[in-house]
Amino acid sequence: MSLKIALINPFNSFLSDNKTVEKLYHQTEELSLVRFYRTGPVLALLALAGLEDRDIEYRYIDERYEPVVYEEKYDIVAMSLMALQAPKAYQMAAEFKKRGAYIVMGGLHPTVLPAETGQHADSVFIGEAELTWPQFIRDFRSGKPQKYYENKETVDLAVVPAPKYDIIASMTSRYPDVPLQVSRGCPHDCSFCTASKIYGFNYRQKTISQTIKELEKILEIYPKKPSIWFTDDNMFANKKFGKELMRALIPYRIIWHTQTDLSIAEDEELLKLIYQAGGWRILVGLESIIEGNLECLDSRNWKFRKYKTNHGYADAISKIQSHGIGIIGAFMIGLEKDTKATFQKTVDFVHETNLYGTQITVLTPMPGTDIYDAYKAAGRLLHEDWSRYTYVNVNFTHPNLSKQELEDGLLYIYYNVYNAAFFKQKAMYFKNAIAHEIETKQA
Ligand code: B12
Ligand code: SF4
Repeated sequence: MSLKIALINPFNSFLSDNKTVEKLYHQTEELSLVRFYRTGPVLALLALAGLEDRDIEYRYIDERYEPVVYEEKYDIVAMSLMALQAPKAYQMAAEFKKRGAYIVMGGLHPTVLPAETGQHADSVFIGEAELTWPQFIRDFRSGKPQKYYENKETVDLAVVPAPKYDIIASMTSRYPDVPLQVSRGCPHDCSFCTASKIYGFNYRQKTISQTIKELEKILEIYPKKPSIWFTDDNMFANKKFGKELMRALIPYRIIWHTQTDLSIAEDEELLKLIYQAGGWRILVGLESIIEGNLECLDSRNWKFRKYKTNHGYADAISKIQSHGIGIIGAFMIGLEKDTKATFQKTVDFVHETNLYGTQITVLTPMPGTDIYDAYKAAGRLLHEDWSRYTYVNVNFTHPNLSKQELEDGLLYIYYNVYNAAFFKQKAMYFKNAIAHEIETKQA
C-alpha cells in the first residue's frame, strides 16, 4: 500500500505575544541575525522520513515559508510540536480531519502531555520515534494503528538511519543553517528543562563515520557550504569523542555552532581542535549571575557547586573566547532571587566578559518540568495558553517583580547588550583573540 504523508511544521512566532520585543528584533542588526538562525528545517521530520520510506511519498511543509493547503489529500498528516506550536497544530489537525486525513503528532509537547494531544491526534508518539515510527507504519498499513506509541527503550544512536536530508534539496536557499544531531541525552536534570524528559539521562552518540556520512549528505544537496548546527543538548559531554569528531571535521572546512557546558574551558587541546574544525560559536546555559539563583536549578546542583560565583563563569568564558570561539550566554530572567538590580548586573556581566552573544529569555514553566509542577501547585501560573509559552513572555507570578517589571527588564537588557558600541567592543576583542590563535597555531 503506497502512502502519501505530509510532514508539517506548524508556525507560531516565538515573538507573537510580545510586540515590543518583536519591534526590537526587526530594528537591531544582531537580533536580525538571531532570526536568520531560527530558520533551520525540522530535523525530527527529516529523521522520520529516514526511518521508513518504502513506498511512501513524503511532502515536507514548513508553515514558516509556505501556506498549508488543506485541500491536498494525504493519508497521514504528521506534525512535530513544541509547546508554543500546540494550539496551532490542534487547529490544523481539525481542518485535516474534516478532509479525512489520519493525524499523528510527536515531539516534546505530545511527550509531556500525551492525553491533551490525544484529543486532537489519532495517534500520539511519546518520546523518541526510531523504534515506534516503523511500527506505526506497519500497523497503519494493516489497518490497526494504535492511539499511543510510547518509546520504552533507549534508542541506540549508533544504528539509527540518517535523516532524509534530500527532502529539502529544493529548499536549500531557505535553510542556510542545517541541523545535524550527534548525541542525545543529558546527565543533568535542570528543573526548567524539557529536553531531558524526551531523551533521558543516558548520554549516547552516533559514531564518527555515521556523523561524517550525514554531513556529506548535507553537503551534497547544498550548492554552497551551509552553516551546520549540531543540535545536541551537550555536544561535548564526552570530551574524548568530541576531540575525535573535531579531527574528523577539520578537512571539511565547514563552519558550525552548537550547545555545551563551560567545562570545555578545562581542556586546552579540545578548544584548539574546536577552533580548527570551524566551531565559531557555542551556546552555554549560564542561566543567571545573581547569587542564590543557581542553587536548586538541577537535582544535583552541579552548576552552583562548580561555578559558585561570577568569577567562575567569567574565567571559563575568557579561556574559551581567547581561542577565538564565541560564547553565546543563555540567561533566564525571572528566577526566584531576581530583583530590579538583576537587569543592570546582567548587562554589566555581558559587557565585562565581552560575551560574543547572548540569549536572554524569560523563565518559562514548560509543562513536564519540575518548575511547572511547583508553580502550578502554588497557583503561580497566569494561564496555560501554550501559544504564549515562547520564552519572551511572562507567564507566572514572581516573588519580587511584577509582570511589567520583568518585561521592561527584558527590554532593558536587550537594548543594552544589542547596541553598536558593545558590538564594536566585542569585534575588537575577537579580532585580537583570533589573531593570537592563528599566531600560536603557526608557532
Ligand atoms: C533545533 C531546535 C530549534 C530550531 C528548529 C526547531 C525544530 N522544531 O526542530 C529552531 C531554531 C527553529 C528553534 C526555535 C525555538 N526553540 Co528550539 N530547539 C531546537 C533543539 C536544540 C534541537 C531539536 C532537534 O533538532 N532535535 C533532533 C530531533 C531528531 O529530535 P526530536 O526533535 O526530539 O525528535 C525525535 C522525537 O522527539 C520524535 N518526534 C519529534 N517530532 C515528532 C513528530 C512525529 C509525528 C513523530 C512520530 C515523532 C516525533 O521523533 C524524533 C526522533 O526520535 C531543541 C532541544 C532538544 N533537545 O529538543 C530545542 C527546543 C525544542 N526548542 C525550544 C524552544 C523553547 C524554542 C523557541 C521557543 C526558543 C525561543 N524563544 O526562541 C524557538 C521557537 C521557534 C518558533 N516556533 O518560532 C525548547 C522547547 C521546549 C518546549 N517544551 O516547548 C527546546 C526543547 C530547548 C529547551 N531545552 O528548552 N529550536
Ligand atoms: S538545560 Fe541543558 S544541562 Fe539542563 S537538563 Fe536541559 S539539556 Fe541538560
